[in-house]
Amino acid sequence: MYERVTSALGTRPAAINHSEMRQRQQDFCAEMTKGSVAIITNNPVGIRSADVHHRHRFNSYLHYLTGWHGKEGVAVFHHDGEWKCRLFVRPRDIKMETWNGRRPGVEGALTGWPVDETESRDNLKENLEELLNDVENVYHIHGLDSDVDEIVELALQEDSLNPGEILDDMRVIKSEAEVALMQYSADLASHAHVEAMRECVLGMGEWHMQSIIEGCFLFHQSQWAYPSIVGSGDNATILHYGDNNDVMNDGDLVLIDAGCEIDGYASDITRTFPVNGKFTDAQRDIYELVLKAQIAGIEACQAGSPWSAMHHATSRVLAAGLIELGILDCSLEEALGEDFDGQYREYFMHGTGHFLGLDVHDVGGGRQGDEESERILAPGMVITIEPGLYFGAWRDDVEIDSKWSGIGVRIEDDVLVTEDGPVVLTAKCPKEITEIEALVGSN
Ligand SMILES: [Mn+2]
Repeated sequence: MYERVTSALGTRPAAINHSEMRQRQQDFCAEMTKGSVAIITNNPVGIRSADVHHRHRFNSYLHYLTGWHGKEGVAVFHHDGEWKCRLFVRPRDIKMETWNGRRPGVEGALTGWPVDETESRDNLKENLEELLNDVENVYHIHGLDSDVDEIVELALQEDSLNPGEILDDMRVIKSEAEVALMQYSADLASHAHVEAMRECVLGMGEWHMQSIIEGCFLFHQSQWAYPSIVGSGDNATILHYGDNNDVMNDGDLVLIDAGCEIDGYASDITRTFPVNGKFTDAQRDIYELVLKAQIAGIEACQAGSPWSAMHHATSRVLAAGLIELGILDCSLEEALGEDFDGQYREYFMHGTGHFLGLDVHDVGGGRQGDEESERILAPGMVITIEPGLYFGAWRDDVEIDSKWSGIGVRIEDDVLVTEDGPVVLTAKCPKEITEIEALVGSN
């Protein structure tokens, strides 16, 4: 199976180059007053069990501005005649490196990363105290690095500002190089989903699907961007199911929501297919409706439209379809509700999508339907379109006809907004019923 993936993928694009990161730093600093200091911290290392840690994932803001991918690491932007980026890193330490891995150290960080100055993290406190003395504004995200939080709290009378106020507007528009990485991420995830469909046979466990998908990611030096969801039967109706420990049975649909990361850039795909390779009539009715809504949602991803346009588009199709199938017995107005909060929400209870980038639920969206904060779509933005319908047999809060009971369907693609309309980055992952029925179990 790995040969098939390898040949289909082509060359992996290069990581974002230093000149692009330098431009990001300049654009960021241009939005701050000269008396400001911005402290961009890394994500903490989480404990998994006793002295075993979770695999560390860099902070997206830090990676966006400096490309830093190691543990710890703090970038500080300060104005000293001109804007400077000072990166604090762990110093070389042969003993520690022998146990835990090599470090670039203070000198290695200066030559290897696009920063102006480097400094040992051991000197963080005195450096920051000096920089924060008589400062106008401090930009800092609280809660990631307790050492930095403590220093900032002691030095400041007022609350610090959120650097996301500047950086989110930048991150929401993807450059050509970022789109290339996201396209590769989408290609790899697409092929992982195709492999899972091909290998699927009755009696397999959800975890087998997970291992095929995540095996493809690992094989290509990637990893999941978020924990993979593989839910068969009623598990498909649980939005954030993640146990992945049931056997997949004849007559079940299986919903797989899985994506990977390339240089930090996420893909996010959901596909739903029958474990035995053939949709039942009821499954087909629901699947076709969700697919129709999803295509309408993608079509609504037009530059100049508010972000909520795609949610309204999918909602209208789903509400009308639920009435047509006899699942809702009311007018379209009632089904939709005044604020898209009507009866159809019993079966479609989540949003239609989210921005996608260095974070799977990426920054920059604002609140849908809120004129003040809502994002207007522009070329270079990447969003997911992922309507779904869920008829959990286990639910007792709503009446569900046995015909639909146990059906959960979500279809999710990643969409790039361009001047010429939406481009589906995950187009290599099949979603038409005929394509899926031909693929499932075909290996
Ligand atoms: Mn998603």
